[in-house]
Amino acid sequence: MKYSVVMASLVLAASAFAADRPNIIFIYADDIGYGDFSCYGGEIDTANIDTLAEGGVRFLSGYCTAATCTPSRYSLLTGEYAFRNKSAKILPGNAPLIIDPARPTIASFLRDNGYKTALSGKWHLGLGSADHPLDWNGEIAPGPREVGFQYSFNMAATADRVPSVYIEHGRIVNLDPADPVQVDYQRPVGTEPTGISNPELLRLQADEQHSGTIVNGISRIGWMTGGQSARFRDEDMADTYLNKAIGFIRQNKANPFFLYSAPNECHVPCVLHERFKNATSLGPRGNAIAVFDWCVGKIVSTLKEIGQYENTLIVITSDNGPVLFDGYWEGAIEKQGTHKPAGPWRGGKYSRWEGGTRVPFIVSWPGQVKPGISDALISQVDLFATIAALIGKPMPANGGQDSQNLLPVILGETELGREYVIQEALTQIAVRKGNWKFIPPGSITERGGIGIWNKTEVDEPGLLFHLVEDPGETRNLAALYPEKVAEMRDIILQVAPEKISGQKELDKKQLGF
Ligand code: NG6
Ligand code: CA
Repeated sequence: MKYSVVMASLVLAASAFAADRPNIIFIYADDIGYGDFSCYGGEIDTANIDTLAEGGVRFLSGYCTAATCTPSRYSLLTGEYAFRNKSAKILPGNAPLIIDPARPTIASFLRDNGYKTALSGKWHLGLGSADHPLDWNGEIAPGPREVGFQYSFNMAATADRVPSVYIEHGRIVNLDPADPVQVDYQRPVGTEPTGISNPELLRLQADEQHSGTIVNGISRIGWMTGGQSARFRDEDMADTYLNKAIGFIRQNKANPFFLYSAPNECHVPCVLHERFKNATSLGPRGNAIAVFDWCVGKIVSTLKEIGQYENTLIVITSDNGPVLFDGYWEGAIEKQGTHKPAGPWRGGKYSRWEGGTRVPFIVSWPGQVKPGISDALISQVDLFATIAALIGKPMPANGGQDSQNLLPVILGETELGREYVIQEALTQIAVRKGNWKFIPPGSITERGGIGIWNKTEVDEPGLLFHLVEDPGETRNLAALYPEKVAEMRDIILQVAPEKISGQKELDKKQLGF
């Protein structure tokens, strides 16, 4: 074979390889709602995200699986509906790992198929196990590494929960062995000030639930003592996670990688770096969304710099809908103005209304996806099977059973997405099929104003809405369309029969009370 032919086939092989095995980055927002990015009509300038959306596919019917973090993250990583796992509810910071390490995740699957894998950011899926109880001062395992992340830099749960430290490769970062960390969610540990004992030390007023140990002038859920040298400064969190993510990207420019970037923004407390103090007019929550966009921009510019932008599939989405008061007096309600965090949808975080689970969902892969806006139904639970199809590998037999391959959908080739999508909130579920939405009996809980929880009781036969005619879910058509109700009930009976009667009372434990 002539040299030029050999070269040409090598070049072809290389490009085919790249198209088959692009780098994959999930940038998973926390509590950012459907209407928060400017490309979804929001009043916060998210130019970096908008640019990706313009060159990619922007979904109008993209869903997380649940209206709170832990179950959504569980489904994203495992391809399994979270209500199948009884432990998949909002976890305290010292909860055991809820993903069985024997269960494949998108991370272990990609690792086993030659990808380098990393997590940088929020975890909130538990650490330790019955066999290997959590040891904050030793090796923290099992955790992200045991379910597929070769590199991990994360907090245990949320920024509003102790321990307020970073964990890298299963060890607390900057921990002084002479000052061991202790964590408790039942009772105070140590003698440090709490939000209750020393409110004068607080930079942010907090509700009772968030009045545990004070770290960095902010009282948290739960109590901790020790680990002074390891404690994070909230203001540096976005930069810290971003730098770890960028470091990982740079290290892996020569091989395919999977990065699960899980920033804190815009979960409470929205205590951001001083340089973002006046980023928006919407106060700390708006500024946090600006920070999130800035981080997206940095990831993109890094990819461009190392020549990997075209070879990287990026998914930007969020773990649940928005909330304007979640324990700290941050001014989000007062400063909201005309901005609509959930866009046209009703409700938000915690709720079965659309705003709880319909979230921004953007896929970018320059030159590979057909740019456009898609109304295909897609759920984050589908990313596992979709990515398996993308890299041309079969799904593992022992996992991801709720995940559907929607590769042509994320490539913008078709709007034929899922037939229906299941929406979970606080262990209850709803279903959307076509333009119809059905909420079976039970209750719908959502955060109202400061200190207010709105609760709507749903009686037989449930609530039926037409989302095009009535995006605000205000006109219950169940009595008018009994056949539609029966069809939607049947879906629930097939997927989760125990959910058809709902739960009359909200399980307060779900909210950490
Ligand atoms: C709730 C907390 C809330 C937030 C949430 C988890 C109370 C009253 N509320 O229990 O502040 O931390 O848990 O958010 O404690 S999530 O995005 O990680 O699901
Ligand atoms: Ca969340």
